[in-house]
Amino acid sequence: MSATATATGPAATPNRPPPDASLRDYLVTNADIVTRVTKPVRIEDIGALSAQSDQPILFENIVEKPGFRLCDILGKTRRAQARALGVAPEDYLKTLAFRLRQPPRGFKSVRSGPVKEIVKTGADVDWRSLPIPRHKDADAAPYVTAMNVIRDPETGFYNSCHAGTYAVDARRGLISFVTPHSHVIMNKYRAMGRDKMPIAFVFGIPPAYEIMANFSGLHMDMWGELEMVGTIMDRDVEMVACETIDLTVPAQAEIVAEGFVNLRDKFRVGEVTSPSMYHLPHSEEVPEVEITAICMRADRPIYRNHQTCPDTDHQPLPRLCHEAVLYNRLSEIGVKVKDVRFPTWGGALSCVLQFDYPREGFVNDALMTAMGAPWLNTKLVVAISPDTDIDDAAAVYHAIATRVDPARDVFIVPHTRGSPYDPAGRPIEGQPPFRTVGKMGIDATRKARHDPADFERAWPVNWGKVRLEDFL
Ligand SMILES: [Mn+2]
Repeated sequence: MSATATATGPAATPNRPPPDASLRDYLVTNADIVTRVTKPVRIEDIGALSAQSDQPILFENIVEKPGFRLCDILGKTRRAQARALGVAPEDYLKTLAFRLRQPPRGFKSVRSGPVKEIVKTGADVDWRSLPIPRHKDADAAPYVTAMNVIRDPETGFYNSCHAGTYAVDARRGLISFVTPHSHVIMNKYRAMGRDKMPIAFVFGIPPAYEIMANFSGLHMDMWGELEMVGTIMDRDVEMVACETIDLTVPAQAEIVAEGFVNLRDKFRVGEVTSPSMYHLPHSEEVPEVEITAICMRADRPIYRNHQTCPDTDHQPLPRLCHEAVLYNRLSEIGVKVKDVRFPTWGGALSCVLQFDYPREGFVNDALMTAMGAPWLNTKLVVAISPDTDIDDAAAVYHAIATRVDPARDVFIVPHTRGSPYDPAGRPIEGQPPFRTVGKMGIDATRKARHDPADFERAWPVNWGKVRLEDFL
């Protein structure tokens, strides 16, 4: 480590405080990017309204649930993601990439916290009292998308993800774990002879928790996602004991639902909402969860919803750590990375790499690195140069149209692991929901083989300096 590197990271923006410890403080601090809806809104309209916003949105007046607020879209744009880490947007990716390479900060144990202001157990528990929306017409029940916490019984580490859960009854849910680690951990409990596993659903925490909760990669013998939240936030994370299960949870959360996952039986649910924005898979067999307690703040607790369709937090949030991991791997090759993006408009199946490179040969290695990633989200990988606007789908398309010779700048790899959410993937017979699919790499960068002047774009005089709105 160099003399100047710290746990905060050499890339962190100077003189910025770490992000707030609680979601409600975070929403106040970042009020300039939060859309507050104070008019009455019916719960069935919340999904369609949330999905029209690119920035954080807070509903303060829910017709059917007057005691609650609801927020969504906390992490869709780079601007919001940067706020989650407390850095400038241009420093966001390299800061997350650096902090993910640091050791876990762990937890600070506290005896109580705001989430304990109201505690309900036994027959008082009904999680349908929370403002849980249905996400699409085909949902048979309200759909919970909160961060959940489970503990690895072998290592004690806290693994987190966002397993979508249908709230089918007062104290019953049907939970779809899509991440492999949850299944590894459930099997450890089964191997110990246990027939149920403690789980906590955590609603309303600062968005850095959710960025980290969606980490996917090697870590299970080193730390759990939750032990790393303090590392990427550069502040302590306070944890408080649960009421009915042997777990601790973030003391600053808005709402926590405690319970157990039934490790014996499976139940059928239909029409999953995939991040590719289809109803895939059409059905799955999932475990049930029994809710045993609800703890929450007393003053209008904020329910966190992640509307799952169309393009919402559902596409970027689970891939933000992928971007940081790819930033590290591409940097190792020796390219100068400006950004890595799983754009919401790519249906969680496509990745855009933005970098400069010293000479020929680097781009295909960079593309192969991304295409060979552990996750099933890199079917279509496009490399662009720093002068293409990565936030603009039309600009990326323009680069593909004008900077690609299809005969030499595109390559296809057949028969790789496909996403269960990719309707173009070929289902593997007898092994649902698994599929195979090919992958495509596209080099849409400025070509090292040509005169660099050929790739200079033509722009109007004073482009980007004068704005039409100032003349209206
Ligand atoms: Mn994990």
